[in-house]
Amino acid sequence: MNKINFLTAGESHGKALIGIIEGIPSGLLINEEYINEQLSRRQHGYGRGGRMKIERDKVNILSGVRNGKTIGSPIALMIKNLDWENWKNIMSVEDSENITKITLPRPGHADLAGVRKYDFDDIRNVIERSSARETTMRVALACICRKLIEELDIRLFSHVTSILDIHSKFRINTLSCIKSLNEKADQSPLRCLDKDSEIKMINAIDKAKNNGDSVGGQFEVVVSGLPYGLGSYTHWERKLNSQVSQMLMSINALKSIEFGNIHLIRTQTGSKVHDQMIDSEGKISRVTNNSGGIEGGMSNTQPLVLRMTMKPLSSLVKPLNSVDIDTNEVKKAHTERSDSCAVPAASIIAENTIAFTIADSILDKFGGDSMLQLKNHYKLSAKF
Ligand code: EPS
Repeated sequence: MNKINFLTAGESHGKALIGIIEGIPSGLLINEEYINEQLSRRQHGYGRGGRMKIERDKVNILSGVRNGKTIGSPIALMIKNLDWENWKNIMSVEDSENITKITLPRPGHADLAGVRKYDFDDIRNVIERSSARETTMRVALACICRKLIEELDIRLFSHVTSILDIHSKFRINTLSCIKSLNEKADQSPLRCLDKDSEIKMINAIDKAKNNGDSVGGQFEVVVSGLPYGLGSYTHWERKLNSQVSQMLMSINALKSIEFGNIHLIRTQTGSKVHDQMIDSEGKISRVTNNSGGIEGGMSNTQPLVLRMTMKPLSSLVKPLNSVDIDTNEVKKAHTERSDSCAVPAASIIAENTIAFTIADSILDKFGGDSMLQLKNHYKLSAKF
């Protein structure tokens, strides 16, 4: 059963994004600046389009926090869409006139299945909510969980590992300092830690953009400092990898998730894949981390390492063929302002969003209505 639940609401060009999260213990120190820092990271990255020049995402905490600390009640957040000013008529809550309907679905987007699902005659209704703008609020809510797990010394990191078929040569190892790697990645336009590959990636993005095209890629997320036994080996729905997958695969445009050193896992025999154990001063440790920190659906104290693939964005400046939902005429798909590459932003979104699952598993295993109780339980029974 989930301890933490959340809900987001809001259309991409509506007045604001709204989010509510419940299940956070009392006594967690949190403020708007902490959340705004992650919101700002999410807005950056090479390949972003015109929208990010308009938005300056800032959160407003509306409930559940008093004098800098959570009080155990649902926490409500709001982030204004600055672009709303330019969309007041199209996005008006009241009936409004002179609105041109969008009838040419974009291949790859939610447009066609969305209009069929809800009996719409205007694809705008689908575009607005299927937009990755929604991830702004998800990151804001996730930050509260991030703060919770940071208080238990659990750290999050992400970096971009490929764009198209250009791969970063950077490899994380068990001794890497997560905090300094994140700072380094944030200083790079693509959040890539291999400078030579990054230059090639940037050129590839420029080339696609100049052709009215888009690119996807892959990124890695790392969670360090986990204790033994988050998740389950006895219940399918509580396995840590299945919970993480459900949470992260809900992020827009993501097509795959893989745990650990997938190339090795796919191509080598068991004796070369599994992480051998050694005794290091009375503690069991591992020589490698090919499993990506999860064995039998549970955390095993090694860093949790996962990779995700993002598809090339489906709003294309040079559109593909489509069929008009009104007239059945074959025409070019609707064009909509968009980003040419959002892989760096997706890495930040996943890095934060995984905090929902980790915080939830921590509360499930250790419990507590207040941070004091949780920390006491953790100190007493977390095994490393
Ligand atoms: C998006 C399209 C673009 C992106 C947007 C996601 O927005 P617009 O249609 O206003 O140009 O910039 O991402 C965000 C607004 C954001 O905050 O990440 C889409 O269609 O998914």
